[in-house]
Amino acid sequence: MAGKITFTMIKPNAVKNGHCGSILHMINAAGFCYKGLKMIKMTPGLAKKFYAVHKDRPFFNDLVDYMCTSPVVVAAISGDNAVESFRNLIGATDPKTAAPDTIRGKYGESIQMNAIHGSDSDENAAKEIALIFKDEELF
Ligand code: IDP
Ligand code: MG
Repeated sequence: MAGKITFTMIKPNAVKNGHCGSILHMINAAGFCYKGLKMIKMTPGLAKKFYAVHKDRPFFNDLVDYMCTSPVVVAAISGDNAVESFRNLIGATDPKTAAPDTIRGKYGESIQMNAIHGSDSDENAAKEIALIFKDEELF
């Protein structure tokens, strides 16, 4: 059965450009609830752990550098069929191909600066939440 929890991160450019409120609103309007929410600045160590599956990809080092340029907003969110329905809300990885009414379609600037992260499986959602949140930060 599909799980009810996923993890998201509003990426540096979207935070810096003032899109947090609009993005958090889109997430709520789509029916998700916040279980944990905070602003953090990623360190290279944390970003490398977070994106470890991509460590051999040509874009890895650039992505790690980018994720540490300025703060991100991270959230654990709940909703029915959370992982898949949230991936539908954020849209395709490349904002150029993301549907215009998705978060990446609206706020993504490039394939790297694509506004937002969404976990790709229940297992990874649980891992990402455990990496970023302490138990007492989840409600
Ligand atoms: P996803 O975020 O849609 O799951 P992944 O393939 O898991 O996409 O890639 C993780 C992140 O790495 C993307 O969100 C994007 O920021 C970055 N990325 C993916 N492909 C490229 C690329 O070809 N060039 C630069 N950055 C990329
Ligand atoms: Mg991914």
